[in-house]
Amino acid sequence: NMESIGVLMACPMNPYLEQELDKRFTLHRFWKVPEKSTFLTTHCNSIRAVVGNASSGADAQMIEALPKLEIVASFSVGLDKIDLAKCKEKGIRVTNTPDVLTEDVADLAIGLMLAVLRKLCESDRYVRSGKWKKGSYMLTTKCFCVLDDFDEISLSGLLLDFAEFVFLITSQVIALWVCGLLVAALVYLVSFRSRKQAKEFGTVMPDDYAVIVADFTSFTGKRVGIIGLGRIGMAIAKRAEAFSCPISYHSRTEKTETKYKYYPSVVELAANCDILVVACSLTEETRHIVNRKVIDALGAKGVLINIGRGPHVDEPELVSALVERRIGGAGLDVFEHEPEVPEELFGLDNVVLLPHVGSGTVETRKAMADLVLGNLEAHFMNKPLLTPVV
Ligand code: 8YV
Repeated sequence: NMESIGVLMACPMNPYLEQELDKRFTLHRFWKVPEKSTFLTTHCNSIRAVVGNASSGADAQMIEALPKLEIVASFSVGLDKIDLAKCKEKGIRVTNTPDVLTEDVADLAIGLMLAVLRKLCESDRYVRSGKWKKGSYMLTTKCFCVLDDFDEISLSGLLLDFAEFVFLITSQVIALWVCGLLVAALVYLVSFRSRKQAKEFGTVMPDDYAVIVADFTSFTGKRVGIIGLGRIGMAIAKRAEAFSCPISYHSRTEKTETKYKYYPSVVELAANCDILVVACSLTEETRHIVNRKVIDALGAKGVLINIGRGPHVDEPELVSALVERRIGGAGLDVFEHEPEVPEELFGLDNVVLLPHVGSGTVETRKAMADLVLGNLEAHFMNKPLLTPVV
């Protein structure tokens, strides 16, 4: 019977997990506690497990405050919010949720690449804004076909068109000569009006429409560079390969089991790819692994995708590079101080901003929750942990 075991949930993460923890243990919701330190002193002798995630885990202070803590089970694959050294030192077990989220996170990375290069979100905003309708598709396409030669339209050109039209009508139906003339005049009048209209729209529509379509870029065949060729990095590579993208990567050591090109330096990797993806774990070594030098190497046409952690990127440097168009674009699922997102990015059409949803599907979140529950139960039943880290 595990009902008396105190489990501290660091922050809200998943309703199903919360409900199941509540059923099996004595669950404490830390985010609902007004006086955190008083709470820890009161319950320090009953709390034997902490459940954390990507935004809140167990730091040294919390670990020190809980002398009966035996296990930290994270509802995430990333462990950067847990003081692993402290856990090791105190003999506290640590588990995470690898594998079950790999495919979803890799899918999202590809989604971000397509969204940035093909401007999916910008296009969606364009349709919702009503601008597309205002221009009407017919007129818009017409604008593009007609406008160029519209400038060259001369009176003689118009007369020539007219004569051609009249000749056609008269040669075929002489008996309807008068009628034909009338029809010709009418057709001409209407077409002239629509050309005039097209020109009027031309001053508004192509401006807008041009923003939307002018720099749509292909994804197929782009060179993809991946920082961190772990489970998620490999899953991204596999997907990008299906889009005929040449793959290269950077990691601490070269992986002999892959044929992908290895770069021992991130700057070199960035200089030799079109899309740079951050897919490594966050450690002291990888903090700000994407710095100004890397951004400059990626260049004005390069795109940065971050599905790792915000602090992997020097965010102020990225923001200024995007604003100054020294980098082509960015697809970001994570931010340095999330949920704070630099507002300078809000007005840019070359960025796609997501609220940390890489693993955020019904299926994966359920599987992650079941792993957390499975690890806790295994631990308290003295069975081997399902996904141990420490
Ligand atoms: C989650 C994550 O978004 O696994 C990770 O490292 O960042 C994510 O799966 C997060 O832990 C949800 O609470």
